[in-house]
Amino acid sequence: MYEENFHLTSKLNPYKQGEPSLNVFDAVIIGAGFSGMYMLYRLLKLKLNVIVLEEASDVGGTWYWNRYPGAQCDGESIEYSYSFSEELEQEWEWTHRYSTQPQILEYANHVADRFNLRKHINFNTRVTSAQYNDKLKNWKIKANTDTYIAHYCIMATGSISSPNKPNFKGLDSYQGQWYLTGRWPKNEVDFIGKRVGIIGTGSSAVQAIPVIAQQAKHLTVFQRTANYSLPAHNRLLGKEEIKSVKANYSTIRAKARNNRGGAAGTVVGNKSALEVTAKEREGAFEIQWNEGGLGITSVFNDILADKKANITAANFVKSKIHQMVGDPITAELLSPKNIIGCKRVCVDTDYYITYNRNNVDLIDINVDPIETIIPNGIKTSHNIFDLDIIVFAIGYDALTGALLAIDIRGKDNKSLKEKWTHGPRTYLGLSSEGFPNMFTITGPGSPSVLTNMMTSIEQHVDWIAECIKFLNQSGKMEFEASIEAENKWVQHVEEIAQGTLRYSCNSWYLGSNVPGKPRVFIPYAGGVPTYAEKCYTIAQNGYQGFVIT
Ligand code: N01
Repeated sequence: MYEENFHLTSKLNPYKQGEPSLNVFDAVIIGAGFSGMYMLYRLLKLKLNVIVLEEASDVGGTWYWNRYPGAQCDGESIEYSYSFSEELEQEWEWTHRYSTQPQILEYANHVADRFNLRKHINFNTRVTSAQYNDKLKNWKIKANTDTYIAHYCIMATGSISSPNKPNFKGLDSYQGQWYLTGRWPKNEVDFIGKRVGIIGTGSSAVQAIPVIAQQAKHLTVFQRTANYSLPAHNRLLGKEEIKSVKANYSTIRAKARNNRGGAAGTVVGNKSALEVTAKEREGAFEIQWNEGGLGITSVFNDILADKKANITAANFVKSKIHQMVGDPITAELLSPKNIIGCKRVCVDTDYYITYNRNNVDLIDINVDPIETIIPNGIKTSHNIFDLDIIVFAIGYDALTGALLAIDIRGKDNKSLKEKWTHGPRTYLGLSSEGFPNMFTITGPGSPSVLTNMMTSIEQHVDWIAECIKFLNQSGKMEFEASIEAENKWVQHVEEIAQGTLRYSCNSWYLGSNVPGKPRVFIPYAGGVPTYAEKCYTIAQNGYQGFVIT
């Protein structure tokens, strides 16, 4: 259906005839994770001349870098997979309800090979700047290795891909080994017999802690904020189950696209948590707890909207923590103080019971703050911890970090970083005024991290591919968000977010985990169907809100 031939390259080539034009492309895609690979696939189908630039030495994006022990997806395998190819769906076999990082990386590699994508990807290529040329209507993209010219610059840089740097005093003096979960080395880290410290208790740490605890001589967890974590109850998928999924993929995908969170399996209850009896409520939570996964906040329709309803779910999880953790003081320390779902809820295997082990300690760094890292470990206000290995599981400069790490300059040399000083400004999370012919896949202001990423990635990539097809067919050279549409969208994103309870705590959704980052709710909380419908209608109406020249 997409097999058409549009070659812009000749119009864009700034070189004279006979001179080399190897680095001139119709489109440059930055990033070879799941969004970059699918974007490449779609643009190749349009017969465009495309290159993907990727910092890593292979495909996979976040799944390339996050090799920490226990790394696993908390979206179900069946749903956390591409839907664009029936053949791919039928031939690929997921083994577990939740896939581990090695399996997801294997899947990414399989996709790259199966669709012959690798030859269009330049690995070990870190993009440092992208500058729009107003006259030539193209982008000059500089990388550590080379410079590229492209009509379209597509940012497939990921939402949670720019890890926070461990800016701890004294780290330079540390003589042990230290690791960052978001940049884990390819070689296996040997924890056996080691004294290990881990800083952070978000999703990454919650997955890593039980695995490291089994190997290390001793594990000290440094906690700043307790998080809600729900059991994964991961299991093998049965043969019949896989058969049934394969026979019903199209129904599952349609359900996912019609689901607020972009996942077919997430069914939001139709009752308020407050309209049922306490016994009914506990029973419903119990069923979901035993089912596993993130569903607790969906059991009733107001858990994320009404504080009283939220407290019922929060108290249920806290009572579970107290049942699982033997020491009541540790259990209380592990019990979150904020509402459930305000920060991203974690999914784990054996997280809480790990604190019953004799070789695991939990330190509340609010009471005993980390003062400095010393050559042999960590010094807090009241203690010295001798450590052979320190693991930093301290999160990401989410949603904007990877974009702003590149010096992006649009019309009149305007800097994206400067434009976004008070928070990201986009229209639909797809485009920012002043930065023509640039698209952001799952960019700020789109549902992205509040949904199953695969659903949102495919929706964005399809929209962008159709838009490029339209622009090329109609001979248009420049496409950008209008300032009016962008301003309205930014306001709308903010209004929708304020209707949720997510404003009530500090989280990376609000950028509050990064010192100095403006406190703005970054993703669009209106849900996948509403959002996708808006994108579709806007396109149908001749790309309303965009300036096309
Ligand atoms: O990062 P986080 P993450 N001193 O920001 C603490 C996705 N993900 O990498 O909360 C001491 O959640 C920080 O404390 P606080 C998922 O969407 C998915 O774990 O800021 N502590 C927090 O405890 C997830 O939400 C999967 O007070 C410091 C922790 O470090 C997102 O990625 C797996 C600190 C950071 O937690 C990010 O998760 C993994 C400091 N200076 C991740 N700075 C799956 O799909 C930060 N902290 C399975």
